[in-house]
Amino acid sequence: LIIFTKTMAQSQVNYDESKVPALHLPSLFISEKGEVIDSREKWEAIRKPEIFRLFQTEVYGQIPKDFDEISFEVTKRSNHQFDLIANLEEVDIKIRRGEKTHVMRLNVFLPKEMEEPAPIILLINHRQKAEDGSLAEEGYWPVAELIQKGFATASFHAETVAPDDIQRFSGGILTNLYPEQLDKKDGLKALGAWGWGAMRAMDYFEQHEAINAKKSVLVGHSRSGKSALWTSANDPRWAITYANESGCGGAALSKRKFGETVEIINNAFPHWFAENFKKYNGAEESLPLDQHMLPALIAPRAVYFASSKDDQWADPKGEYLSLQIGSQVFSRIYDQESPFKLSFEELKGPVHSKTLGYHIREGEHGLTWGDWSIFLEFVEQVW
Ligand code: GTR
Repeated sequence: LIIFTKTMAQSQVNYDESKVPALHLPSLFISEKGEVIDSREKWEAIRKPEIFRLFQTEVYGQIPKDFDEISFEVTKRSNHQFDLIANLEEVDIKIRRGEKTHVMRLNVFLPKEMEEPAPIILLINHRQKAEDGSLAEEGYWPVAELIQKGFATASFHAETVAPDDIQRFSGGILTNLYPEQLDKKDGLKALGAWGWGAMRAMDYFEQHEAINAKKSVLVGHSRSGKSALWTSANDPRWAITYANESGCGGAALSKRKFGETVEIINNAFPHWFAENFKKYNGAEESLPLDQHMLPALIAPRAVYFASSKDDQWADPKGEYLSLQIGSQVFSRIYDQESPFKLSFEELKGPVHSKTLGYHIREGEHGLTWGDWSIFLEFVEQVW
């Protein structure tokens, strides 16, 4: 059955720019009642909450914020692969809500040598299992390089919050803490659950004396990049958000229907988005929002997108366009410079301003050391 669905879906994939529908994007600056949004006050009081509710109801579902107690059990480990330069903390974060509890595992590397609390980079990890330093796969999570540059860096595996599997995804925090979310059309799903996990990691960073949680970076690649963007729209504590090749339901504009579409993603991963999102299968034109509104919700905090040229499935042009258009909130509402003067076709290399950045590199889908090193140049000039 899965093979059948995938074959059907693949046959509908469009990679031809001339077949992309004319873009009619909902306005960032006109409220649902037709009011013109031309000031920070109106954006924050009217339009931003409207757009947030649309994403919550129609796309990702709620991220419940309530629980009764959180505690951290820390095991400090030596004899790990970065022992010479970093201390490893394996943290069991225990959350209680009423009678129910859930434990998630977070791995934190801290530089051995530091003069002041270190800035922190968190990677939402859906690839390597979170056991020890071995989840630091080449390139994908370059622990040694990050430590050498003076960052603390942490990661948790998606599985520790909500397994990335249609049969098992509710086995994490959904059943353990928030079972009432399971029946809602706008209830918590996997992308939101991973975001909840990132928030609990932030709770740990905030009380850690060796970490400067004000200098925080949230990173996600692909499905985790979708999750990172929704997380930062929910949680203003993240200073910088980096979505690498996050594609459909992440950085890319859905209404372009280029590469992966809403229908394809909902069929392949029915446990990622809210039930309501399925209404838009094959009907992207009726979406009351698009993904350019997601970086706009994160403004004025820094946002960075990256694409790769062979990853047409994720629609690199749609990723650039959404940031370019979303950056209007940074420039018009928050008076920040937008670095996106060039069209996608005119780009010659990475572009960034103090709070917005984008790069596209040669090669295939993946988070590589090349991506990190360009992104880190951006980070270093944000603060
Ligand atoms: C693909 C999916 C993409 C992206 C990717 C990944 O199969 O279609 O949306 O999330 O997985 O996470 O690597």
